[in-house]
Amino acid sequence: MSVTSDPPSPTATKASQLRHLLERPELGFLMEAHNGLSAKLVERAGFEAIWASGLSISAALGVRDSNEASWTQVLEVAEFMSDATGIPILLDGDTGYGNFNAVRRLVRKLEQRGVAGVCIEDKLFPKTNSFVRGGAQPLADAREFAGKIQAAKAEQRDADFVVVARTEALIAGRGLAEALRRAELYRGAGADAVLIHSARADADEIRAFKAEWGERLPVVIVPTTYYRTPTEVFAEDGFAAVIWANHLMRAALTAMQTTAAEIFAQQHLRGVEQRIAPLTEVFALQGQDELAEAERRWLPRPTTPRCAGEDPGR
Ligand code: SPV
Ligand code: MG
Repeated sequence: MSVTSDPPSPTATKASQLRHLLERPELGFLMEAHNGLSAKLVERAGFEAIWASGLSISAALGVRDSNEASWTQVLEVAEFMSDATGIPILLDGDTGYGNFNAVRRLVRKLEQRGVAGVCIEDKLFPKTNSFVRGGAQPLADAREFAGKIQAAKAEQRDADFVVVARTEALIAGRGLAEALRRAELYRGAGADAVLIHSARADADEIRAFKAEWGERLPVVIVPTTYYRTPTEVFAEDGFAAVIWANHLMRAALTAMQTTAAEIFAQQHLRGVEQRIAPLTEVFALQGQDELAEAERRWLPRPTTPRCAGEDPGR
């Protein structure tokens, strides 16, 4: 692993920025987004990178996190997010939506759309969210999954494009030894980082994994259920990055529920108007000023008014 603390140059590609975040010694943070608007808010909050969460994207589309949205529908969302922002996106690529061949095509399309990296997990297609049915989650054959990692790495055109191998061994109740065995296999296949997932309320098993794993590859974690663990612990243990995986989607859900219920009950907007974003903020986020400026430059200026009675067709 190449370690550098130098910040990436301002002109660095999104892929090289994501690679730097994972490989530098300091802990990095990826914040979930699920559409263009939330991606912009992640960037404006100051985050260096975006987690394009499969759970949040599918929830926002009104479907389950079970590959009910097709991979091209997810790709389209990722493209809106990428176009809307200047920071790198790590796409939650689930199981890769098929075999090694599907993964190759996914990598090709993600690079074309400016997505900086993909994370794929060693479960079976169609996947189930890791917090649903926990221990009953079937795992992919580890060698077959390693082949997907190899195929992804062989396919990428940009050497900085990041492939994160996620093992669900702990989620599936297969224990630390199996998690380490799988991670090592995926490292051998060329993964740039390992994501070790856990559904426990404490960080013991992911910390035990990191202690055994050492510095072989950067390790990414998702502290959704062990949110009580202080972040300094993850930094001291030498984890590479933390993913806050679904919190904007959940925050939006609560805000929308409350607002919808209040407007429904009151049949009036007085109660909510003062506490929701003004339209001026929406227009600012959409870059309305830029369009007005472009119109001044590119649209023909209105000519002097024609004389009354003149035939407008002539
Ligand atoms: C996601 O955000 O979709 C993830 C993380 O994959 S988790 O929901 O914890 O599986
Ligand atoms: Mg997911």
